Amino acid sequence: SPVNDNGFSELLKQHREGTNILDVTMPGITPKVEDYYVCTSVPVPTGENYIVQFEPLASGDMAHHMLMFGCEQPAENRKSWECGQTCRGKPNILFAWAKNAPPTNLPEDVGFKIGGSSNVRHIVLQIHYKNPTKEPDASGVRLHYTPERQKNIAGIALLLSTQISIPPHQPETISDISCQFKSSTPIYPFGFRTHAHSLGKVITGYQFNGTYHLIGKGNPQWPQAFYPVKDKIKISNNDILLGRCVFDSTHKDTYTSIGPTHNDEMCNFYMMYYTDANGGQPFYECFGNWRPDMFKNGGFPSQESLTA
Ligand code: IYT
Ligand code: CU
Ligand code: CU
Repeated sequence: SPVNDNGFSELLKQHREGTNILDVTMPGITPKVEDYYVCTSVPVPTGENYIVQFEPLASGDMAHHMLMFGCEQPAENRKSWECGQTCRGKPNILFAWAKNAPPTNLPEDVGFKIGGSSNVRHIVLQIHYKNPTKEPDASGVRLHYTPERQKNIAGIALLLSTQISIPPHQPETISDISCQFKSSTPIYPFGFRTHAHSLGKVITGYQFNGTYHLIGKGNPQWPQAFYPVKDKIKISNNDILLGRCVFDSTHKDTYTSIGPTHNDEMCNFYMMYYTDANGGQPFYECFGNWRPDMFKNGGFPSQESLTA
């Protein structure tokens, strides 16, 4: 790696001045089967803190992908458990890492609030191991945090389809998501993540504020990390948020609907955003298609939304 004037590598330089470190890593996991999902959890540090950087600590190429959640309570109290369920109650996704995808860094003056007045009391890390391994694995994520109040808090907006029915042998089935954004405090998306299962072909997210603006477009078969939002986008009260998933069921003989398994599908578009720490909210949910008209009447860039 490149070396600067002080002889330190660029990697070391990335550590932000005056921050603390919390490593959330697996306690030595040896997956014995294919597609093994494991969770581990740690309580958050005392008081109110802000995560200002996530640093993946993936040893070798054992971990296929990692997701980190903020929870009030973990699903289980053991050090690690085989997990479908990550949190007891509602999980809040904080970070996603996937092999071969560059991690998205939080912008300056932005932090995820944990502890204190937030409802995050535990951090849960979920790792997907695709293959069995011989050596125990200790992959995880290093959190850089500070008690210093940040100007902006980070948050996650989740757009998801509540109903999907994909007929067999169709090259193109569309599922749309839309909501009117209601908040006096605007949000500024800087990262996006798409999620579908094996039939997902393209997922797009848009803002409408008089005209349509692409927030992100991805192929859910690519590593499902957070990718940077290219344009500067501000989402204000009454703007419309839109998501579209395109599925290819050419090689499937049965109908497909929403569910957790490989034979089911999902349609998710996540935005990681920042918003003013005074008045801004750390979550925004858009579940369902409340403004189907926004996809129909001219204007909507339908061609753009069909190819990755
Ligand atoms: C039914 C569905 O779309 N489930 C998604 C999104 C989802 C995530 C969370 C729904 C709810 C949540 O609280 I967090 I309600 C889903 O399960 N996505 C997976 C992970 O669970 C996060 C993914 O990889 O995006
Ligand atoms: Cu994976
Ligand atoms: Cu899923």
